[in-house]
Amino acid sequence: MSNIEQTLSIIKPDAVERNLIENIKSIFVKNNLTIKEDKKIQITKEEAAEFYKVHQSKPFYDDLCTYLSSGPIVVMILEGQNAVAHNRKLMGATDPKNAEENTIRKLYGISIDKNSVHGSDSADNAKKEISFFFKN
Ligand code: IDP
Ligand code: MG
Repeated sequence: MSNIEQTLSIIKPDAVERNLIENIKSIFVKNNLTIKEDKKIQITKEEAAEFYKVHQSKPFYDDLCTYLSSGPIVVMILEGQNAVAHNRKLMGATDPKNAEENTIRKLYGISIDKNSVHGSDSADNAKKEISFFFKN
């Protein structure tokens, strides 16, 4: 059955810094996820704190917010069949050490915190995260 969805993807500072934007975008496109919108921005620590609010009780929350705001990122709306789950599959496990071969995090991730990409984890969160970055 057709289930065309949108999801939010972020290329994190570690990957932007290493000029991996085109490499990562090409993985999405080759795998039938269309990039509907994309922009390169830098966010403040306060904006990162709002975006990652679900993690506010975690010990790594402050470092995570500092990190996401530490340099330019690319935020994208990806669209396609089961886009939320499909993007998560292409990303691989949170810790690059545990990520499957040929996933973005296996190919490019440096560590659990510098893991190159973010992807929404549910259709509901995808809607919230898309509207966080793309207001219309
Ligand atoms: P996800 O990005 O695979 O959805 P989440 O559990 O939602 O993973 O965590 C959000 C981000 O927080 C991760 O991508 C990673 O950068 C960071 N993170 C998660 N767990 C840890 C940890 O144990 N130490 C440091 N950073 C972490
Ligand atoms: Mg997550």
